[in-house]
Amino acid sequence: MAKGDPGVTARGRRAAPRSKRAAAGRVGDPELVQLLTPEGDRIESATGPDGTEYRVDFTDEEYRGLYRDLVLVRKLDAEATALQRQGELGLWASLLGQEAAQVGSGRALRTQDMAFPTYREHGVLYCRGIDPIMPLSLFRGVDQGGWDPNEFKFNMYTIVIGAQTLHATGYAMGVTIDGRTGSDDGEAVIAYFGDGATSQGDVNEAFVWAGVFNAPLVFFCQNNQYAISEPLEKQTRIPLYQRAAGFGFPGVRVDGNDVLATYAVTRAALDNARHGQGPSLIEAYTYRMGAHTTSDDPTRYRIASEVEAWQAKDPIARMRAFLGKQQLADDTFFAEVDEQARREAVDLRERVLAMPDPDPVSMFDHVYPNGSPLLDQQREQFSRYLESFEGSAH
Ligand SMILES: Cc1ncc(C[n+]2csc(CCOP(=O)(O)OP(=O)(O)O)c2C)c(N)n1
Ligand SMILES: [Mg+2]
Repeated sequence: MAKGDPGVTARGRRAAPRSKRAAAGRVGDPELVQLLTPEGDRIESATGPDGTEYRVDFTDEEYRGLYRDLVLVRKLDAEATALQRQGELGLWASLLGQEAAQVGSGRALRTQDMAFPTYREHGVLYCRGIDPIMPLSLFRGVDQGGWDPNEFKFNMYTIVIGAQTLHATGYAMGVTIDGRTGSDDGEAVIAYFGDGATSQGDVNEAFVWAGVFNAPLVFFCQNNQYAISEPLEKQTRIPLYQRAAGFGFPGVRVDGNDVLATYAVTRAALDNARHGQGPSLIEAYTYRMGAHTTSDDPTRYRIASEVEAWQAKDPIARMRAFLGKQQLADDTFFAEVDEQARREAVDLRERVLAMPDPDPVSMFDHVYPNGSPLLDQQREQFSRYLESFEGSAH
């Protein structure tokens, strides 16, 4: 650009001012809120597209706590992937690379807030205080997801892409109707979904309803750049967070590999929602470093150099670099966290292997809250069928 005229490019054509370019931004433009650089340097505050200023004010202990969460969540996830590889789970959807997006948003939730996950939110589940064994029993096929959504304020995993955004919208509208918004103690709702899900009708309908009814809902999109093998470019021509404008609520893109910025942005959006200021969309810009699930082979559709470029932005490495540079943690601390993660992973493995096989008839138990005559008939039929194997080698 010509000196003294920042609006003129080297080719002499007038470029749009930076803010305009951001508004028209390309799909991959990293116009994001960031408080911690990939090198582990702190940025004091960052401004969102609507002028909101984001900052965090953690104690040293809290910074270390976030690091511990990130490491534990990654280790447990790796253990689950290994268990699937050894035939102990039917399937696993790894969160590798998305730890900061999940821990940052998960820790931003207040106790009374309700979360609606996809099938990949193991890090949020961990932050909600749910035993990490829970999703493993689901993917081992011994139960249908055994936690109580009301006890932990964390709904069931949802495989149907985008469906949970409608459930979350209905729930959030109910929160308003029940008069549970409008104060610091108000309840906010968060709906998780992926970049691919933004192409679903369900998600767009949820945007419409949440917007029109001013629902206390944060739409939290983890843009991990792929919907299985489909890259982001196949889903949208504009950055996803800008979609919010068309539905009449704010949108912001945050560095999803930055646990501090993700926390700050999510906490602000949740607090706005609980105070009755309606929905918003957060696009957590991140990367799925592993396969879509254990049934997927990402080398078929993406190149190694892309993965390497994102490894340089690793969410855990930058937090570790920050703690080291600020002298908030030393080698003893890092070793202790690694050791805790190792122990928890061993414990998880042992408990998975010890899970009893369910009584086959129990699959009829939770179909309806009060049963049904047809179901009773089917249960009886199935029991007789099972009894026919009695004494056989089956
Ligand atoms: C309604 C529906 N259509 C298709 C599928 C198959 N499917 C499973 S995961 C997935 C991709 C989802 O991508 P994205 O929303 O980006 O989430 P990510 O898996 O990357 O976290 C698809 C198409 C499904 N589960 N549900
Ligand atoms: Mg995706």
